[in-house]
Amino acid sequence: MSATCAFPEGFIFGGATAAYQCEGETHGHGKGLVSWDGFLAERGRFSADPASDFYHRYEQDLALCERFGINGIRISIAWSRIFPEGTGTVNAEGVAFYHRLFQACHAHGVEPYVTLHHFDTPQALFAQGDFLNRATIDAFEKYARFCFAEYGREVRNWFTFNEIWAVASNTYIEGTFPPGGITGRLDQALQCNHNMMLAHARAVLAFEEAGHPGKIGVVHTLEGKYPYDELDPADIEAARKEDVLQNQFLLDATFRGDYAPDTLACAQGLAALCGGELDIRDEDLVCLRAAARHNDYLGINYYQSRFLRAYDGPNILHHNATGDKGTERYALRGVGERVNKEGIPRTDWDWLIYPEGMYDLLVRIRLQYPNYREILITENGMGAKDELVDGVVDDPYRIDYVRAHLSWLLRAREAGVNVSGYFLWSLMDMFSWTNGYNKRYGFFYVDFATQDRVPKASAYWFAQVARTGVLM
Ligand code: BGP
Repeated sequence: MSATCAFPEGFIFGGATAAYQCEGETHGHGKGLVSWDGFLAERGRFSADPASDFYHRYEQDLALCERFGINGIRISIAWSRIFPEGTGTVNAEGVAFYHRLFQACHAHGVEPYVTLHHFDTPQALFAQGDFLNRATIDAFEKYARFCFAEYGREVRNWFTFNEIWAVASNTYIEGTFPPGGITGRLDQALQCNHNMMLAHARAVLAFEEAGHPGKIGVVHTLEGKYPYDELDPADIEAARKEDVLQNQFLLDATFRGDYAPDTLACAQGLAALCGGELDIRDEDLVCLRAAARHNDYLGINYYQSRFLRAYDGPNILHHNATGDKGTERYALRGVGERVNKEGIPRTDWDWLIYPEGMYDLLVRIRLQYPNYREILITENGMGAKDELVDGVVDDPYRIDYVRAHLSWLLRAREAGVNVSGYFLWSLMDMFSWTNGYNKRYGFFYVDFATQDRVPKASAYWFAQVARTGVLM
């Protein structure tokens, strides 16, 4: 058997979740409001209640993990279950809930990987400017300290943030995240990147100073950015700008602890397109540099890559939030236009399926940031309109998707990249931020009317891989 098919001993075969997308009980048990509650209610298209009702059904989901060989779960703590106002008074019921949940994980032999913030800033802080307001950084550090101390015995694997770039771009460039409707503000997106990285650094330093056992890191959503015409200098420049915006700015902050001169020049140039200037202070860099030495993990959420063409027309942003293939448009003046590439398949939501892009990113990180320690693919998966027919969900397209990505993951290991785990997004079907419930990702189908779980064909396939440690 070729070495490329085998996973190492101890590899994590995981499933990912996020509090707001699966728990339900968004207003129950003392939980405070978050930015999404009013935003979704106002739009009236769908709500996150009861989602997958994980708040009441986690035992069942963990039992399924155990049965299907899933030995790791990504869970996020809902900040506003702990501090309903973001800071100040603690909600004892929320604190107790996560103790029960983490204990149940261990009882089922499923290792929890816990994220402190997965898109759900408490409303009280969001209303004051979210992470563009530096007071939110202070509040986040306090919340992080509280969680490390409270859950340190049950949790050994920590992530500060999920997808800083998604927060920045969906809020300030595409306008699809609360408050909705802000578009094209590259300056605010980059400032948000920086401020959230600062909050990450503050939490990492707090974790180290207190001598907590375990490992800590951050989850970035990374995409390969390729010029559509690899010989066209304008396309090459478009790809570089998108790369700085989404990848390089955040990776520099994470692993260098500052911004390389070319990264910074490009970022300032992009901010200037909106008449803005980035506020990056000397004391911020002191903090980022200190934390850069302590990142144990880099979590990578990888779904797709992009092919870019130069673009100087007006911004055209249409987000495909329905699964009507071919409706997505993304063209940013002075940055570039995302285009399809012949021969590269797309999902119904126009996400390009390009597993080689994940390999390229993994190798790049090993070469560009040799001080990285350990990488986990913290999300990867395929959103689809899965159907339950005669009690069965057959999803061969998902098996193909996951197999291809795992195969490139193993190749990256052969190329010397330390990747130690893979989490499917998502463990079970759940709420999708801008799509609601017709976009399904899970190993376990959820009938949202009855909350019944039905393992999909992909779950049976994955269980074989997890049990044998061999990619089939
Ligand atoms: C990531 C998020 C997840 C999840 C996933 C799928 O960006 O971390 O929370 O939502 O994407 O995205 P979507 O639901 O928009 O298809």
